[in-house]
Amino acid sequence: MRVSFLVPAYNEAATIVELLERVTALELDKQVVVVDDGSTDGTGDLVEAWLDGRGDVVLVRQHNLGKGAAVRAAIPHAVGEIAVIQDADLEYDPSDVPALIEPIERGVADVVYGSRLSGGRPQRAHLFWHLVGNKFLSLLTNVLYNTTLSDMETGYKAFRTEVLRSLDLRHDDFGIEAEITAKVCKRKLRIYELPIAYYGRTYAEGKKITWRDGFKAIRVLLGVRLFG
Ligand SMILES: Nc1nc2c(ncn2[C@@H]2O[C@H](COP(=O)(O)OP(=O)(O)OP(=O)(O)O)[C@@H](O)[C@H]2O)c(=O)[nH]1
Ligand SMILES: [Mg+2]
Repeated sequence: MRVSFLVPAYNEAATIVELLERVTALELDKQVVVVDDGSTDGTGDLVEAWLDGRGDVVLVRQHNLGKGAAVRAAIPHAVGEIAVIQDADLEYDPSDVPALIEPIERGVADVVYGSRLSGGRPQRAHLFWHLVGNKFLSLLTNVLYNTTLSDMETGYKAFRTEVLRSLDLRHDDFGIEAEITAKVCKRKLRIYELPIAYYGRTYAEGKKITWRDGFKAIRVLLGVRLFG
């Protein structure tokens, strides 16, 4: 099955080319869709120079709206039967993707989450309050939707592409993670998870998510559960 990598990128000049090299080196039938979300550090130009002549890479450029908007802008360009959201910052390792998509290829899953919190793969041991926040948001998801997810906020989410298209996503910012999780759970799609590595970065290294995004996620999880 063909895999479309959807790459939201905002000011990731330090990592974007290596990320693209690693993705294209994978022995998978694939397509890459990069959305440059209004970067001011030359990320879009680096991608444009790198993709020169490559037919299997699409670059979309838009003004800065947030990760959710970037993911949503990528979806119409996906031609693979499977779509994987791939952050541009090397926190998530593309070599985990063949395992991640296996339950979809096997025909048992509609959606697969790569979990940073189920153990067994390298994890940077830092940012305690992020860990607490992620565990709390996953617990809230499980209580609201009767699921057993360990990491609903993970950036590594793989989908049958038609399922991703049908979610009718609305959020522009990091609220997209909770929106995806809530809608997938509410529709009782077949969701699997498996461990992935996480090479976390610090704020000094470019991390951007904050506690405000955690509160937003709570509102989105509750909102979809109560009002659809
Ligand atoms: N922060 C941010 N990221 C964006 C935006 N648009 C696209 N992205 C991309 O979304 C992905 C996730 O953003 P990160 O800043 O890495 O988020 P993070 O703080 O590391 O959070 P996690 O990786 O989800 O733990 C990256 O590939 C970004 O380049 C935007 O407007 N803001
Ligand atoms: Mg990141």
